[in-house]
Amino acid sequence: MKSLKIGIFCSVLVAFPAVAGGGHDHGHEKQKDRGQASSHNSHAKNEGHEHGDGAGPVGSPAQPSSAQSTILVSLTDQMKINFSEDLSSIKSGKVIQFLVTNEGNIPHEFSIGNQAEQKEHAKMMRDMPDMVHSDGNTVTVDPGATKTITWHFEGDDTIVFACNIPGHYEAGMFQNVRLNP
Ligand SMILES: [Cu+2]
Repeated sequence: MKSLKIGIFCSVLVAFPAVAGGGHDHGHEKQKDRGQASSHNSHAKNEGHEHGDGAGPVGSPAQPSSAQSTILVSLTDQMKINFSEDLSSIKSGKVIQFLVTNEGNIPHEFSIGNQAEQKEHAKMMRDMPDMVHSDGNTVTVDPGATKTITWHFEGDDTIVFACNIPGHYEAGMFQNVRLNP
């Protein structure tokens, strides 16, 4: 488990300089470039820590066997995330298994986080559109496929369920719900 996290962390670190080198906003002048590169690196470090193991302000990934209830989720090309249950049933301390089916014809993802995490995630997706998620708070689901994510909700932040395929969140592919004690 530990080495898995480090693996993800390293791949994030390795991916960043490549983006910085080839990126559009970078390389105009050396000084500026260096500043951006170092801020990217410290960013990547945070990412590896919070994002890599999936633990964050609204909880952490859990074993499927520890789930107390199951919610069916469908993702559609109309940029909707539909849930089989009323999301107000989500309380801090609950472990919920999400069975996520992509009912559309294009890939979608299902990601669990708070507002800040989803913003970061969306930015990374814009920088690295082909990034495939293996971290515990996001599943990328191919058309017709179903994937499972089990989450232990903790905290009192607002949960943001989102698809961060570029353009999808902006088109309304998210759902906010207050995490209640
Ligand atoms: Cu989507």
